[in-house]
Amino acid sequence: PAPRTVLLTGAAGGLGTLMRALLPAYGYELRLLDIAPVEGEPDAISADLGDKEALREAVRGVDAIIHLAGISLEASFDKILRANIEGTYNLYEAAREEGVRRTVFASSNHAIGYVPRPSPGDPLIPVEVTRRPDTFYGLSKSFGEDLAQLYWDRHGMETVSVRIGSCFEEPTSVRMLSVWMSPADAARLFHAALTAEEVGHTVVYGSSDNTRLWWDLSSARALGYDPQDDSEPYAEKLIAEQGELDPARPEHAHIGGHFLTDPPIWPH
Ligand code: NAI
Ligand code: 15L
Repeated sequence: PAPRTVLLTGAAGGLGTLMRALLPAYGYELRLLDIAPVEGEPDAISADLGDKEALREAVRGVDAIIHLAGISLEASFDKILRANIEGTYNLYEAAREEGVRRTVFASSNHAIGYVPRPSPGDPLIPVEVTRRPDTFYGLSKSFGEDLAQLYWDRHGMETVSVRIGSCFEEPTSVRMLSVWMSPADAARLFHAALTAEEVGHTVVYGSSDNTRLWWDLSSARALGYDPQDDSEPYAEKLIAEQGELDPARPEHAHIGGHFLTDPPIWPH
């Protein structure tokens, strides 16, 4: 049967807030969790991904999990380790103990951030590309994908790992013309990931059907995802303001964009 009750971790965040607004229309009953208060949601579970008992209680009785909680940008290795690596492990352990069979994991394009972006006419990047994280953050998403694979192989727990591009109301950079996922398409993709049959561990890219797409959406489409949006209407204005991407600049020449060149936060 299609999942109905879904635990949404990271419900207070940007994407969590968008999904709280859009997913109920698909018939889901959302149980919300975040370490931060979820505005207007007094019943949300306030818990840290480090709190194993709280996680066990939070996943009890849900049909599926959408796991968005964690640090969503580069941070020190210690912080990433606790929130994203141990936190995701803790959540999967809770799900295993409580028999939750399907998770949608918010991976990121930064798991493949050092992969060169294709030029127009080049083949699109397949999901099988060797991962090349651009940050400790990206490394934690690469870990999450491997963890998901392990829990499928060992325990038969299914995951769709979504390598999300940039999910915001509108694209705000020339790079985002290629990697943008509209909130409405994100809801479509999460719904497909929750309802597709026999996904095992499936990796998909998370974006709209952008004219300037860099990656191959076929594994997402195979789940039933049918994106309806394209960033192209924003192209003229953004390119006039910011110029075309310059392949001589590493942050323009690779998937991960400015994550490659932002001042590093080394593990001290
Ligand atoms: P966000 O930073 O706005 O939200 C993350 C939420 O997780 C926050 O509300 C935060 O309080 C919560 N959180 C952090 N540490 C926690 C912990 N230890 N225990 C419980 N909750 C904790 O990030 P956003 O943009 O909403 O992204 C959601 C997820 O999607 C993240 O995992 C991010 O890495 C991933 N993602 C998002 C993209 C985007 O375009 N928004 C792109 C690629 C990946
Ligand atoms: C991410 O993984 C971040 O969570 C999000 O805030 C954006 O920066 C996005 O990638 C991006 O690459 O634009």
